[in-house]
Amino acid sequence: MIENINWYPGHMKKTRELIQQNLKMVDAVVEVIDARIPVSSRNPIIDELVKNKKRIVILNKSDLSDSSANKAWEQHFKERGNLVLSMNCMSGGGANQLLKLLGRLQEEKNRDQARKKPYRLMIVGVPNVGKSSLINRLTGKKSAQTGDRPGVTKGKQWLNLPGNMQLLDTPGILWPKFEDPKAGLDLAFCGSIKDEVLDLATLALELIKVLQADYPKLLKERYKLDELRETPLENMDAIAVKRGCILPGKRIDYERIAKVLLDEFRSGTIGKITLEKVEA
Ligand SMILES: Nc1nc2c(ncn2[C@@H]2O[C@H](COP(=O)(O)OP(=O)(O)O)[C@@H](O)[C@H]2O)c(=O)[nH]1
Ligand SMILES: [Mg+2]
Repeated sequence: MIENINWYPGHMKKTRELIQQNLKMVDAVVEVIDARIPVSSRNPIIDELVKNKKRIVILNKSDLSDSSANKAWEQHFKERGNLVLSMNCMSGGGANQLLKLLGRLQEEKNRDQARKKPYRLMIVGVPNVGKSSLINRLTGKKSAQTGDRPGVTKGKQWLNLPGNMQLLDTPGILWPKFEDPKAGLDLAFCGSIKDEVLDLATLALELIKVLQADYPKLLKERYKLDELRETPLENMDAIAVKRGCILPGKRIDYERIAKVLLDEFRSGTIGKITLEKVEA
């Protein structure tokens, strides 16, 4: 599911240079982030990289996140001078709105021009936020690989979008905020960094800790718990019992219940959850 990139300083420097070269060719940048973790799924130096280019922030996977939090994040990014849109690039929700918005920018650019130039865009974002899915949604074809197979780069190509717009076919893949432990956890919950970073049982226990604090009702309802217990471990045990994740000798099968919890969080089965809220 994830592009397993090992970021090291040389690679980051190269990425930065490549993005800066590509920026010279485009009118606007589409920055894709994960609506469940709008802080951690942004590249730490994105503002410095993109500088004054027009920017459209896409809160993607908004089908999995809390809709009131989506609204607050939309407001947050608008206040900082970006255009912003919540999307679901899996189903295509928001794609027409985005094309409409881009169409307006294209018309603005060409308002007084005799020869209408195409409006050019590039997509940027950290791994797993849905860049390839967005390209496919906008072009209406399977032009970009989604999932775990790294795309084959054939040199730069412009993909034509409706309404005299062109999209750079290879998105800029940026490094995430991995140096901050809270960001590392949130990225891991969402499946955006390798699971081996923590063992699954520890990761799931951390997830329960967050959910029992911020979404107790969803946790209780999903796992049919009468009451939440005090500690994450007690809750994990109770959930494991409900789900029959028990080993011989009546020991809890932590490995198995951890996988259930993480899978059900990632697929939105526990509910629509945003892990990072706009700070008041
Ligand atoms: N639920 C949901 N899943 C999505 C959405 N967009 C992408 N995905 C999934 O997220 C994973 C990563 O998407 P991909 O486009 O490969 O991300 P990339 O690494 O940024 O190119 C894939 O399994 C997609 O199917 C979305 O809006 N909602
Ligand atoms: Mg991709």
